[in-house]
Amino acid sequence: MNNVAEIKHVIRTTPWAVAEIESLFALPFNDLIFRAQTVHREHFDPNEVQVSTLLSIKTGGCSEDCGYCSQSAHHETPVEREPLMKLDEVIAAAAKAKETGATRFCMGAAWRGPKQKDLLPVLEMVRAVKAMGLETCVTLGMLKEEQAAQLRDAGLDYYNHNLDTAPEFYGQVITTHTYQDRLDTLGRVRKAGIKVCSGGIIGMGESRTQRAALIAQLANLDPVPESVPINMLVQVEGTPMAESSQLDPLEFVRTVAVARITMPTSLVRLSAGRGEMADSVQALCFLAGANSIFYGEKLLTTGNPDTDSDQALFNKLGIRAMAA
Ligand code: SAM
Ligand code: DTB
Ligand code: SF4
Repeated sequence: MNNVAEIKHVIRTTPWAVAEIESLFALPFNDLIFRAQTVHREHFDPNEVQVSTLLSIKTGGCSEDCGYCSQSAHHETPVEREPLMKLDEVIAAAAKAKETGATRFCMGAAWRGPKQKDLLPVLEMVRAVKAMGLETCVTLGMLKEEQAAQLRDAGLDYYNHNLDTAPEFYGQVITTHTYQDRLDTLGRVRKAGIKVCSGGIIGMGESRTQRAALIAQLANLDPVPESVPINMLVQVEGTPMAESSQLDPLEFVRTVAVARITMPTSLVRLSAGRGEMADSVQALCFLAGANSIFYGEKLLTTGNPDTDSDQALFNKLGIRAMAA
């Protein structure tokens, strides 16, 4: 008998094979969720969820052609371009995020990578947000080694840079930079001593094997990312991905479970797409080991559940916000 209750999970040192991850995906749903919840309880309080708030500090007009993105200059989307925000506006948004209960503040810019003249004001933002007692995260695109060191010196805790999808599917999503470019940036972030936040998007028309291949890439990073955002594609009008067929939400839950099993000590974030997700699906994601969310009415350019409904959901599920 396959007694899932007796499976002991040790932190493994051998790389994950894509086929092995596919076999996790193929487990009966109940067995998969049970395994994920078991791993989860070995490393985390199952009733705690980390709460991050996002702010788009520079919006739209991006040179890159990411097929899902509302901010790419290659697609005609409803997003209006906005220049880099002023420091006082960022501080005000961070103060509001802290007041409503976020412990991490993540600032995103629609850049291929920061130019030095743009990085300097961002360093100020990082210093100011850090001084408010919030964990800091930025996502600015590709980084040079020196820029990663500057961000570290400003007090940056996390750098978000997603692998987004499997190497085999990547060319159908993005052509203006490569998978290796993304891996190189993650390497520079790591080398600078900044914690890595890296995940991907599910529901872009990729196959299950490709979902498994994305998870393998993330889980085989050494060290593994501390934070792993799993985004459900938000279909934005005018983007090439807007026409993708809707993914079964249970397949998304399976992806979260597989991320939890393969990355037992990471925060797995139920990221974009919660606005379109029933409470029951979100509850299944928490059961599958998701233990972080984006909190606040907006992601970068698209909507997120309002804070009242998230508080109601936490109350309904008996979930508490994790301390920083
Ligand atoms: N320009 C930087 C970069 O690409 O790294 C930072 C901002 S970019 C918007 C951050 C991440 O948001 C992307 O890598 C992608 O995973 C996620 N994202 C963007 N648009 C999305 C969408 N429509 N649905 C789900 N996730 C999305
Ligand atoms: C991540 O993985 N998801 C966030 C954050 N990192 C920067 C972004 C989600 C963006 C969703 C689409 C939008 O609002 O533009
Ligand atoms: Fe630019 Fe980032 Fe959007 Fe790609 S995901 S188009 S790099 S903002």
